[in-house]
Amino acid sequence: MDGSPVRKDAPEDLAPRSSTRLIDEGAALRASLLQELPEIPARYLYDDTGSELFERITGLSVYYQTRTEISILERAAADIVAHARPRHLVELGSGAGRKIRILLDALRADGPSVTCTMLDINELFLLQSIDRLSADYPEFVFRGVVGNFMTDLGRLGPAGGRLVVFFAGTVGNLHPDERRSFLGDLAQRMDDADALLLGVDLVKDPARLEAAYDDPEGVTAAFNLNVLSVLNRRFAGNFDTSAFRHRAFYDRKNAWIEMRLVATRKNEVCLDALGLRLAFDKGAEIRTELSCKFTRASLEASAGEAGLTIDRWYTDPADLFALALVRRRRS
Ligand code: AVI
Repeated sequence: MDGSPVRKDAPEDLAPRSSTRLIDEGAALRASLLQELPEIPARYLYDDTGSELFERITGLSVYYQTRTEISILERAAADIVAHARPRHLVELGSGAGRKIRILLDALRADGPSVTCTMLDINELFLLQSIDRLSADYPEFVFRGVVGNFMTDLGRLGPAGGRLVVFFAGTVGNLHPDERRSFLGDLAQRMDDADALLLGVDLVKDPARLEAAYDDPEGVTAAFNLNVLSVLNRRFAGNFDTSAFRHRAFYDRKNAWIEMRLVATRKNEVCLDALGLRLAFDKGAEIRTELSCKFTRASLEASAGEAGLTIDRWYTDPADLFALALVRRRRS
């Protein structure tokens, strides 16, 4: 890639830390599986199969989030660019890179040249996305960082004139404690000339929310169950996926959707790499994902704890989804 405007931060950057990370990761997973309500951190949902299944989910008619966010962005992009005036665009969890194009089109129309850093955990997705973007937007410089938005915000270049975008409502997949630490970390790395564009799914009729996480085609069920195959492969396990079923429900008190896997019969599982043996009674559950839903007030409160504030709020006519332009609160 040398000589091209595309720069990929080599994943080898992380190599010296990788064996320690694996041990830490195994210990953390072991601890979450041994909780009273066993839990598999949601990031394990996204191996190549899980990422493809998630792409399919985004096209389902019950899953309104993606198309709604795109429609909001199409209407708001010029206003966002006019207010944020970014010189550097940073996308967290870039995935297929579709939404960033709407902002790049608005930036192109506005004139100034920007650099664009994309952070994603999936190197293959990232490289494909950057190759396509640099072919279609030759006037912009693209840089890819293989990493995790919880731990790698320090690798995204210096503050000042940055617009950090975090689409899809992924911030809602963080546990409230993790969200606090993520927003706090980000806020500390922002200055007054930086802005954050945050996509959030909004609180609404629970039946509509639950339908979005339990589609009739069974794609979300396959996405959820795939996490067991990921654990089998990565931690020498023997989960039998046919011994579990998908469940999704809305918890009104916490304003979040929970995805769980429910044992359909008594079964035992070994995860040899973790030295772990688990026994599930029929009906026992494993939590696999939280998806928090927001109101403008609840997001303002969450941002406020980190020293951030909502500057502009863009939503759709039915108030299904929102994009919040967030800045550091001036004291
Ligand atoms: C990626 N994230 C915003 C999705 C969501 O809606 O919470 C993940 C997902 N899980 C089930 N369907 C989609």
